[in-house]
Amino acid sequence: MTIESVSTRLVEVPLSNPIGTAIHSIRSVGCVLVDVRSTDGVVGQSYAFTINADRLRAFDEMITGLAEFAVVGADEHATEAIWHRLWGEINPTGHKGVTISAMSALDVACWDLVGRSLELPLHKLWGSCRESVPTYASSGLWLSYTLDELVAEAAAFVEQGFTAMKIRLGSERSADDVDRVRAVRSAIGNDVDLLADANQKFTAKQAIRLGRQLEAFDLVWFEEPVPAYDLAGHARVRDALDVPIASGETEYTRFGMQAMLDAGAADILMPDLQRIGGYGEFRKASAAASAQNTPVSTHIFTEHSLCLAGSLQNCISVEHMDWFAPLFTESMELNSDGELVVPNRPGHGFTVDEDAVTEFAI
Ligand code: SMN
Ligand code: MG
Repeated sequence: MTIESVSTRLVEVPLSNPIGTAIHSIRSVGCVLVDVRSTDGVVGQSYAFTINADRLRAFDEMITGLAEFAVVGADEHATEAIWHRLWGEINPTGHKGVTISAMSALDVACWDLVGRSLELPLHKLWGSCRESVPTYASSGLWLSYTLDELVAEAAAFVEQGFTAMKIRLGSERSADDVDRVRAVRSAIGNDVDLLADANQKFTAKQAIRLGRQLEAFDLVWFEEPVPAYDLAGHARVRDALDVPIASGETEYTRFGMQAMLDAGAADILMPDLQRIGGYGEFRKASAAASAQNTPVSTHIFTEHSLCLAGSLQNCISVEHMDWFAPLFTESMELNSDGELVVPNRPGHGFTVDEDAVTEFAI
């Protein structure tokens, strides 16, 4: 069978409340929904997203253009050949950014098509290693919240069954960051895991000083303490602190992850499915990390990352982000241990809800 067509639709899903991090101001998520259809009528799905739907059409244009170049007409199982044909084509638009996000969306949809055509969940196709995966609540504890809002949401996450959650750092006064972490830690007690994400806000010295002040609160990790491109700064922070450093969401492809590994930039790599280049690249980056005994954790894209977590031995967790849930017919399932169930449905296991497409259409 061959791939007959690739089509896209644009949607914008509002968030219930506007939120802020050290570098983002978010009201909605815009998505290019991608359908890859084979000649026998099977459809693989994916999406690329932008915050507030900013410049979403640039992503659509890149996806459509690359699809015409290497996806339409290809063998429906030829994910590796398609990826490398595209990789050989993209020199003019570069090996990072929109180009790679478009390749990611195409790769994920093509792999979903493979799983659906073989009627197998992708984690089984790749070789499964777990039925559920640790997760942490991440659609919250934003930097834009008041202390009271932080504490109320932390308690609500525990109530919902989460055993871990992530707070955002980057207050203008570092004493405020310490107060915020202290308030959440005392709200959730010592049996719930707490992670912290600085969204690249600090210099290495600032991050080290704050990291030392946060030592008393037993953080699972300190994420993106310095700008993503400052690998030497990451390594300095990592050397100076005992808390593990997590990073990688802003980096592209296995080559970017290898550069982070070579620089000793992080204890945990967290590839982002849209920036890494798709499932194939994610798996290669994880293999490179495993060769240095480095765990990986998936960044957002929760639904579509579960099949990776179900088949990568060194994947320690997935980030639970509920932003995209309204787009899918199936729901993510949190089990009684606070872990997310890896779905046993063909492909990645999530189907776009056509009513949602109508509701959120741009
Ligand atoms: C994040 C992800 C996506 C948008 C804003 C912030 C954050 C995270 O870095 O890791 O959740
Ligand atoms: Mg982050």
